[in-house]
Amino acid sequence: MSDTIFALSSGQGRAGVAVVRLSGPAVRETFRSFGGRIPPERRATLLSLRDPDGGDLIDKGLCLYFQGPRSFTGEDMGEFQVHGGRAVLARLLDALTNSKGLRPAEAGEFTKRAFLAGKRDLVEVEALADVISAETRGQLKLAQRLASGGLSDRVGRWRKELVSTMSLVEAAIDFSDEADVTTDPSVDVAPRVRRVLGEIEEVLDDGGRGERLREGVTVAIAGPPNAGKSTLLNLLARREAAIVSPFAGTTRDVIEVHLDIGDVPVTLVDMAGLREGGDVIEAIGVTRAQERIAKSDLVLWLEPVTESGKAPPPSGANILRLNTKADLACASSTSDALSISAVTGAGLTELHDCLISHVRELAGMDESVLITRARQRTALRNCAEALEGLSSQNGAVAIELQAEHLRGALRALGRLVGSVDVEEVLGEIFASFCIGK
Ligand SMILES: Nc1nc2c(ncn2[C@@H]2O[C@H](COP(=O)(O)OP(=O)(O)O)[C@@H](O)[C@H]2O)c(=O)[nH]1
Ligand SMILES: [Mg+2]
Repeated sequence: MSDTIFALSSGQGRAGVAVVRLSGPAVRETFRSFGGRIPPERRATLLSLRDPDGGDLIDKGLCLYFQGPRSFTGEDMGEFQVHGGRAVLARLLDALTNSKGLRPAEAGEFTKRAFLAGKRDLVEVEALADVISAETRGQLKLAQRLASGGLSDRVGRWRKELVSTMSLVEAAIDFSDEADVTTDPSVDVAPRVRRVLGEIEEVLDDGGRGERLREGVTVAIAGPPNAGKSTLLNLLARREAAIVSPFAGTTRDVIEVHLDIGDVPVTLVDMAGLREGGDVIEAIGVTRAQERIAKSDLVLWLEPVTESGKAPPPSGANILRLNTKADLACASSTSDALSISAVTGAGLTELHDCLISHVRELAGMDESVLITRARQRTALRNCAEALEGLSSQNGAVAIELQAEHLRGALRALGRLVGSVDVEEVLGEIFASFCIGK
């Protein structure tokens, strides 16, 4: 029988109300010893909570009881909603610690129990962690979609289809022992496998957008010295994050600002202007700048309008060209770069709109994106590879080999949702949760 765990599930620090959650076999007994009775299931009940050791009043608060298996963890669960003061909480948590059969929960332990009870699969558990850590609306939407089974439902359908295909193949293997049977199962197997493979490839073919939305999009502000890079960073950040000066070579370190642009988390990176010469320190700055450009999802390439086209942007990068200091140009520029001026404000609204559409595109804000982690991508790719081995060799594959490929594909899907050999990933995933979840 498992231990009964408890934790402060609401945030640390003074608050109007704090929530202490419990899960495990001793929940009913804890209600009895602290509150004198067990609240009716799923009905908020006001109880006076007393320290079982001595009977002192700890606090009066709303209590909730969820009887297993109809609870988040699948076990009996309880909630004490008490006043969120330091003394109240210290008193309550102390009394719980001193109660027989109770112990403080480890990080993510409630969710781990939910997973082990089959209430949530691994993808949903990961998404739940993302719901809690989401900082922008876009991240939240994606996390919620996955937490409520966006990917799991698909995987469930694929598994069902592959399991039934597997049974066809296995039946054929059994029959083939009875020498006179000549049925070729590949006739039925190939189109089924191709259909599943097609759907998996569609999900995989998302350009890594889900990972980008979860982790954030990096946008580099680059160009020659004095192009107005730091000025633009400050404008977008709405604060003086970087030093602006008329002297070329002012910015040497890489400066990062985190912003929410169009519901996508964006890291905006200002850096040294790219040029040769300059002192040793500036040269280090230039090397760092080049490294950051290479790692960025989008590069804003800035050049003063008066020198437009003189400095070629780095090749290979995803570039958005900007002509800065538009106020200095006599006539409007003929290049296809967007013209902006920090002095008159010209072009800034267009730039902002343009940035929103670029980062939203990069982060895949549409409904089709379903993968948010490398772990998920690897598992799906393994599944696709196993299926490719099966469908590419058309009827020629021996049925024993077909069965082997199908087993490989099913194992990969099992790993994705956590139904097979997951021990090694479990620790990592649950440790990233807060205590109390
Ligand atoms: N006229 C004009 N000057 C600008 C504009 N943007 C920046 N500057 C000036 O250009 C110089 C270099 O700007 P800074 O942002 O430090 O450029 P960086 O070296 O690319 O970071 C400073 O003197 C800024 O005041 C602009 O839109 N118009
Ligand atoms: Mg600068």
